[in-house]
Amino acid sequence: MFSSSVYNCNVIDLPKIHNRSGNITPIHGELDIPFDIKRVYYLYDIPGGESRGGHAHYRLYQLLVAASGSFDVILDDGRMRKTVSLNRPNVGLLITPGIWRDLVNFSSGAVLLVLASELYNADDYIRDYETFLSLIAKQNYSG
Ligand code: T46
Repeated sequence: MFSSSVYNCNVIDLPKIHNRSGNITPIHGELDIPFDIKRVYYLYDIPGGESRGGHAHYRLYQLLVAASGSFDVILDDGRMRKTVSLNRPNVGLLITPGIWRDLVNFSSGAVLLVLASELYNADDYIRDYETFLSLIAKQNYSG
């Protein structure tokens, strides 16, 4: 799991069906994104200047979409960091297991849609950054 790299967390262009009266983006698990979708949730009414995330997951794959507005995602695999800005509803960011993420710079009225590969499980979270780094160090040591 902790062989994950920020380089595997790619931006995915999602389908966009143009319509005079508005657009539609359908997302099919295992077709448009590389996992089956078991859960959908969305974050909204996020106060300006607030940040979210601040954790990694052991098993969870996620696709993050700015359904409305914009925000930045800082990805960290313990060795490298990269920041991805999301601001289009037909673009998603894949986050693989073992990646620390911080979500910052939410625009007013932003809606963060998340498609997830697993049901909610509090035990799947690593919420302490030092623990996260030590798990990566162990992985590197054992090869
Ligand atoms: C992630 C980012 C993008 C549930 O009971 N069920 C759920 O499915 C979720 C996602 C959360 N919760 C509860 C757990 C906490 O008591 O909602 C509360 C807030 O969750 P959390 O502090 O994890 O919120 P974020 O915004 O920091 O993180 C969430 C997701 O948990 C996480 O997987 O990647 O959104």
